[in-house]
Order: sequence, then C-alpha cells, then structure tokens
Amino acid sequence: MNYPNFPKDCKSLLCKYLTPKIFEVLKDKKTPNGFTLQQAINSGVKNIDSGIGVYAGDKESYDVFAPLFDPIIKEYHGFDRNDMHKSNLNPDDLEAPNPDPKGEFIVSTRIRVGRNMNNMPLGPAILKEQRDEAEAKVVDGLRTLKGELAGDYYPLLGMSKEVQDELIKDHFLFKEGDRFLDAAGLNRDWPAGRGIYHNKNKTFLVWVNEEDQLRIISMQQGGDIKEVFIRLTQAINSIETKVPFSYSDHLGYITSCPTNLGTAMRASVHIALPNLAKDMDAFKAITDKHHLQIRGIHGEHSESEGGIYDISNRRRLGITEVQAVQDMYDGVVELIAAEKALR
Ligand code: ADP
Ligand code: CIR
Repeated sequence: MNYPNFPKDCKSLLCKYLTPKIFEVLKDKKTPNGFTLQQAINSGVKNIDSGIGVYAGDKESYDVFAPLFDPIIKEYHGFDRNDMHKSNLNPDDLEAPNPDPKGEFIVSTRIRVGRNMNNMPLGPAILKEQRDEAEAKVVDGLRTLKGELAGDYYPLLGMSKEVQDELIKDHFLFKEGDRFLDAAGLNRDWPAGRGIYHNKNKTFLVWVNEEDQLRIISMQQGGDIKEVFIRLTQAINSIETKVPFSYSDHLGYITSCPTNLGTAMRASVHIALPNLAKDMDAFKAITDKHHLQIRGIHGEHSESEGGIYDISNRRRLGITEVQAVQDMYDGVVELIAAEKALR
C-alpha cells in the first residue's frame, strides 16, 4: 500500500494527521481481528470531502492506530491520550426546562447514543455471522422491554421500499447507501442483519447494525428536552442489563467513528431559525460558543429546508451525557433569543 494521493485542498482530519511519517509507522499494522490501516482510512481516501475520514474496526484499532486516531480525537473532542472519560446519565442533574413552551421554534427533539457489544468487532470489521448474532442478541434484549419502551422489531430484510422510504422521510430510519459508511465497509451484506425496533408512538427507537450495532434513540415533537433525556436513560439502563456494551475508562463507549466516542450521544433539535440563518456568521458564532454542530433537516451531509436546522452537541468525549445535553440546551436558548430579536 502506498501513501494516498490526497488533493491539495483536502480538509479532512485524515489528510491533516496522516503524514507520510505516520503512514510509514502504521502501514503494515493490523489489529487482532485483522483490521488494517487501509481499511481504517478508506472512507476518507475515497471521500475527499470527509470531515474526519477514519473508522475503527474494533476497540483495539484505537490503540494499534493511536498515532493517527489520537490527534484526530484531540482535535475533535479536545481530549488527550491520558484523559479519562466519565459518564453521568442521571436526569436529575440536567437543568433543562422547555426553552420553547409555546412551540414557536423547536419542531422536535431527538437524543441518541451509539453502543456496540463487548467482545465483538465493530461494523467495519464484523463478519456476517457475527453481525447476525449481534442482531439476534440485541433483539432478544429489546423484546423484554416493558411499558412505554415495549415495541416491535422490523428487519430491513423483507421491508417494502414504501415503508422504508416513509420511515426515512419521517426521520425515524437510517438512510441506505451512505457513501462514507460504504467505503468504511459498513454496508457489507446489506440489508441482512439490519433493522429498526420502535414503540407504538415512535418516541423510542433502536437502529440495529447501522454505523454502530445499536443506536438507541428517544425523540418527540416539541422542545421538552428533559422528557426525551429521561426516556433515553431509562432505555439505556434497561438494555444494558441484557446486552453488555463495549466500554473503556479512557474512551468511554466504543464506537466505529471517533467522533462518537465517550458518551456516543447526539442531542439535537430541529429548530426554525429563518432570520438568524440570513447571517450565517452570527449563527455560527453562537453554535461555536456552545460547541454545537449545524446539520440539515435530513441528517448529516443534508441541507436545511424552510429555515429549519438540526442543532446538536459536537463534543461527546471527556464530558458527561448530562453536559452534552446541557451544551445543546444552553446553545438553543441563545439561538432562540437571537431569532426573537430579529423578528
Ligand atoms: P445520527 O443522529 O444518528 O448521527 P443523522 O444525522 O443521519 O444521524 O440523523 C438521523 C435521522 O434523525 C435523520 O433523519 C435526521 O433528520 C433525524 N433527526 C435528527 N435530529 C432530529 C430531531 N431533533 N428531530 C427529528 N428528527 C431528527
Ligand atoms: C466524515 O468524515 O465526514 C464522515 N465519516 C462522518 C464523520 C462523523 N460526523 C461528524 O463530524 N460528527
């Protein structure tokens, strides 16, 4: 394998940190699962517009390829090789009264976490039989959930195109054919082993074997962020008793993309900010101050529609879950005040 041919204007963290020197050190390294540097960087090599460009094939990837992953983790999360991660999923510690009680700005709120099973390779390196086994174990665990969390599992295999498209359009299901995930090896054997579990009202959902083995999701209309967080933490706690999650004291919950490590949490609102959006510099000044990311209305790499944006916490590692939601909450309060001032 030769050093990749990156274009001059390549902006990804892969281009920034995979120097020829680091490449020489890592190029023949493999994890115990046989995951190589070439596999770890393929997404960013094939997709030159990547923001990050790397994926891990297993927990060990973060050690074996540390000279590449560490600086990426440092730049994205501000987290050092010797730092320790701490989790706090206690909703009592979250100060988040509804910032939009009249429902003028916030369309909906969603909080998700990524999880992977202990002693199992991550999606980019997983074998078909292992993926199928993960699906079976996760679904077994989900079937024991009670009350508001009780629901059904809908495998992608056999789902009609109409149902799949409708679930995607309504923001409940992951997209198909994402080119970043594809180049990372995450779409192998599609659609086998993938599916979605949800309760009747679709306020609690679990994606199975997408980018991570589990994406546990709580969502609802409006801006009651705390209610969404409470439902999520109850679900995580129940699932954790059935499915052992991959965790490290250093990196927190282990995920295939280094941006998701730690809390693996993305807390977002879909929020109408049509006036503020006319001045993207002012908009970004607020989101940067609160460590927030702006996405479009159909998720990552999509555009806004009708002045509605997806606003979420950017940091996930080295802060607690409560702090991740607090970042989003505090930023949203300031965004609403700025939008109001422009009306
Ligand atoms: P993830 O959040 O899992 O990293 P995406 O950015 O691709 O992945 O978003 C997944 C889906 O969740 C998309 O359909 C997106 O529009 C939807 N979504 C995200 N935040 C919200 C929200 N606050 N309300 C409704 N849908 C949302
Ligand atoms: C990229 O590098 O753009 C994709 N692999 C997605 C990275 C994860 N998203 C993010 O920035 N939070």
